[in-house]
Amino acid sequence: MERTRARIVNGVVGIIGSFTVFSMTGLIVLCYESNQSHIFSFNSPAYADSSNLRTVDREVLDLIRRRKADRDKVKDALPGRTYKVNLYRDQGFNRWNRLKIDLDKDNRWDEKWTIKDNFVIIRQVSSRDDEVYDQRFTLAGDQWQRQ
Ligand SMILES: [Ca+2]
Repeated sequence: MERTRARIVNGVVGIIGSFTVFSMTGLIVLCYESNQSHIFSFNSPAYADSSNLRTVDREVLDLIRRRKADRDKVKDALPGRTYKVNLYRDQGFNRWNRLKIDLDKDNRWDEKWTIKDNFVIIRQVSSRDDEVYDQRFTLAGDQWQRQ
């Protein structure tokens, strides 16, 4: 009788244990879907595999379309965000021609974008947040295409 009870208790603990793991997995997946920059702090290379536009992408794209390039550099061009964006207008350009994004504000750039003519955008990603840009994408419609 005691042995049976112990087995049942162990079984229940096992089920609860499994459920917790499952819930935690769900939570991570939920984080991934709702706030992709959050998962990036785990240095997940999978993050950079995402081809869909993130909130940060949409905000940055809107920014560079909307904001007039009236100076050579704008630091923290989208203040109050969880990420930091610097815009650059290099010599010979009358528009923003590149930008950098620090997704987790740890003072290491996670991404650098080059904005070419006709709004062709090349996005280079440091998947380990070490400023080594090991991944490269171009914008095609509202998707990032890996190069
Ligand atoms: Ca960073």
